Amino acid sequence: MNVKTHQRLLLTGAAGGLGQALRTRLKANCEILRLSDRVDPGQAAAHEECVIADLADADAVNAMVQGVDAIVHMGGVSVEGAFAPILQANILGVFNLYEAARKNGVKRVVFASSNHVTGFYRQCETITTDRPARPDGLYGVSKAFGEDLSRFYFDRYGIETACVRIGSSFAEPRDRRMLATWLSFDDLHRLISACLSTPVLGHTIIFGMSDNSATWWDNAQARHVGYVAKDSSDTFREAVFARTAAPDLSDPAVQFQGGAFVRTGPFE
Ligand code: 15L
Repeated sequence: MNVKTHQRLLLTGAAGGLGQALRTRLKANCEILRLSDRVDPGQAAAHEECVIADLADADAVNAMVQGVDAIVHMGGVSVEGAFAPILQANILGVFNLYEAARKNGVKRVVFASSNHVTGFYRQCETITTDRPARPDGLYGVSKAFGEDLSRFYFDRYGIETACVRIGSSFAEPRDRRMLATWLSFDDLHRLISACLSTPVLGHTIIFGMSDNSATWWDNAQARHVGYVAKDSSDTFREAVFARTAAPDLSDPAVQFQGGAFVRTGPFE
C-alpha cells in the first residue's frame, strides 16, 4: 500500500539505472518529484522538475535541496573503482547533501547504501544490521562513511535516515550470488515507500532484498520500517542454475558476500 507522503520529493541519481526504475514509481509518493543528476535526466513530466547538479559542488547541491520535504539519495558512484571520483561523489557529495538538508530543514533521507559495506562477511553466515562494517573496497568504505555521517546528522540535528544496503537491484538475478542478494525494482520502491511513510524512522540500517529463500541478511532490527517484500528470486532459481556453472569454492568472489567486488582493483 502506498501513501502520498510528501509534497516535493527529491530523487538524486535520477539518470542512473535505479533512478530510472524509481522515477515512474515514486510518482505515487509525492505531488512533485524533483529529479537531479549530473547529466540531464530527460524531459520532465507535468508532476516533475529537473535540477542538474554535481554532488561535489556545495552550492549546486544546496540549490537542488531547497524546497524539498524529503530526499531519496541514489546519486554518486555505484561500483568499485578509482578513489578520486568516489571521494568527490560519495564522500564530499554526501557531506554536501547533509549540509544542504540541515540548512534547508529537510528531516528525512533515504540513503542508497550498499551491501558492499559488509562485503567481507562470508556467504555462509547471516548477519544483522548492527554487525561492524567490513567494506570490500573503496566504494564500500565510502558507503560506510555515508552511514556514519547520516548517524551523526541524526544524533546532532535530528535528520532521520534510512541507510538502505541495497543488494543486487536488477530486473532479474543475473547469477547464483544474486539468488541471495536480489531486490526487485518493485520491492526497492516498496522499501523506499516504507522508509518515507513510517511514522518514526530514526537512524535505521536496513538490507535491501526481496523475499529470497536464501539470504545472508537479517532485518529484525528494522521492523519498525514496515517493509514487506512481495517478490522473490526463487522464481528464477531453476533458470539461473541452468545457465551458470557450479561455483569454484576457492574463489574469494564465491566465499564472500561482496562477490566479485572483493577482488576488484587496485585502481591507481
Ligand atoms: C552494488 O552496490 C552495485 O551498485 C551494483 O551494481 C551491484 O553490483 C550490487 O552492488 C551487487 O552487489 O550485486
